[in-house]
Amino acid sequence: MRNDVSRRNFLKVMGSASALTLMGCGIGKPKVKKQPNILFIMSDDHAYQAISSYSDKLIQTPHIDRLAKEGMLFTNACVTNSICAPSRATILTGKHCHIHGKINNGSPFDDSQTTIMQIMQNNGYQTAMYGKLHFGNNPKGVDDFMILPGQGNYINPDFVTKEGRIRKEGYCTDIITDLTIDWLDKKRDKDKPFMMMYLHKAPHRPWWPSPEKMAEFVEKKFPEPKTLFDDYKNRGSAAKSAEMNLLTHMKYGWDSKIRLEVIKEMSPLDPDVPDIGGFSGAYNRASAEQKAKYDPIIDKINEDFKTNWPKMNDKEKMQWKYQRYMQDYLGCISSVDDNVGRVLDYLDDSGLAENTIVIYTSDQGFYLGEHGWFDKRFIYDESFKTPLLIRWPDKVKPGSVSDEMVQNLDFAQTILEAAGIPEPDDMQGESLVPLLEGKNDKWTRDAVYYHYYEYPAVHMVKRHYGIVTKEYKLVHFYYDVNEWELYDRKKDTYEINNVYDDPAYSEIVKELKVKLTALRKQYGDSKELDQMFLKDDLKKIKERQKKKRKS
Ligand code: SGN
Ligand code: CA
Repeated sequence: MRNDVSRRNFLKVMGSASALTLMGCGIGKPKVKKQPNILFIMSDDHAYQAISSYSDKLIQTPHIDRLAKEGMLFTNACVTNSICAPSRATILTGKHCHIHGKINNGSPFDDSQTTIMQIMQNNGYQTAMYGKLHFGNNPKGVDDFMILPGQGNYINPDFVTKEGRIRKEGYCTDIITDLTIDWLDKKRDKDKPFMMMYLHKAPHRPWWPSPEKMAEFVEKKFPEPKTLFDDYKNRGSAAKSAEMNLLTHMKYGWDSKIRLEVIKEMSPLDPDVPDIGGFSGAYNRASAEQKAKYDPIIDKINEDFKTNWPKMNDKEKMQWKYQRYMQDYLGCISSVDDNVGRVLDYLDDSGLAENTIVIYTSDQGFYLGEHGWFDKRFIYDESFKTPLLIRWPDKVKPGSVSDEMVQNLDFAQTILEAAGIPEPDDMQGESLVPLLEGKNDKWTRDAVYYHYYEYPAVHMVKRHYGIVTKEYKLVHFYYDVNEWELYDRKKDTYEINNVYDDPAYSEIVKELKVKLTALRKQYGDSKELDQMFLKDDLKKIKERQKKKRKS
């Protein structure tokens, strides 16, 4: 934890009300320093590889990039557990999953837990949450909310609101933005500072771009990642047994947008990937007018598939699926970027930009063909790391970059410190304010802790926990295996060489194991908790199977 106890105590003594008033230089009235507004923007499954300030190989994101140009870009930001609802619960509570209890997407969030929104609201902030939450219950501590039920839909999405459920016509990313701007402009109490959580569903699976973006991106071709044809050699069983390979697990209809009748006509397809219902679940939400915009593009994709798929070898099939995946995924990102631009323009035009901290992040990273994968969950970089860009005018030096090991665990305390509100003692992160202010010597953390639980489940990524430093990553896969992996992050940036058994690394392994045990203890995680969560999950899985058999 941060050593800067005196600073923390100072803030606690100040309390929220008095933090509003920072004394001037003794002449005249005290100078009033307004608490900053917080605009927290989060997309769902947005890989940092798909933001041009991280890498411009795949896409240009000029609007999100503005935040890097005018603020700070974090190159080693990561999550504590690479999956949606657990990550959101960590962001809201400032605690690891084994403490807040939301270890997987399955059961509802325990809303007796205190969230950052409740604290902000209790301290005079106007609070709102628009977009995807994925908690199984409504948010607490918000003056207003419009959230997607569960995963939500791209086309004509439903929203759960204080007044009940409503449907909005149009494309999800545009609608969430319209609602957000409308709240900022018309609905909030302008005498109070605000904290808005503006939460996109995009670019989550099934990656449906707007018709305009689909038409634009279907014409593009993208460079392949170096590890697209990974054979998972030199690693343990977890990478081999995961079910998220583009060739063998990505679905023809749901993912690649092949119509059910085409799938049937060409059946049996090789490889055989069961895909009942094709993409119809998403597509059938569209009105006749909307379908008419999508149809010519989807017809073209289907024609190409019918003509060329049967002639392709496995390598070409993988490449075809990769291109289709990137066209849709990046089409979704492009809409997110345009819409972030609209919100940033609104902040500029309304004069709010100056006193608003803007944070852009994702609930985790995502594989864009690296290791042959889509999805996330693993501690390996592309899903473990998450984009993080923070703009705070007059505080953060424009264009600055931090490579410190920061986590989504830190967001709540960062926001509280920036707002001058005392942090509860039981939050487990560190405020990023010293890093944002360029006071790097105040930052003492050199390692982070990670724990993933959702197994057995969709994509079959085994349970694992680990420690990550700038140099190394030590991982323990458990439950139905007992396997360790070590990666040298500097020498093996693609993480394709497990050096756990290499004698040259035996001292490193020893040191990291000691550190990992200490971290588990510090954060209150233990073997007993692992077993407890496992037992509980297995019970729930059995109950679900029983219910399924009955129905
Ligand atoms: C759905 C997706 C999965 C994804 C999980 C969790 N399948 O089950 O691919 O891993 O959500 O995503 S889908 O066929 O329904 O699209 S998360 O972001 O909510 O954690
Ligand atoms: Ca997600």
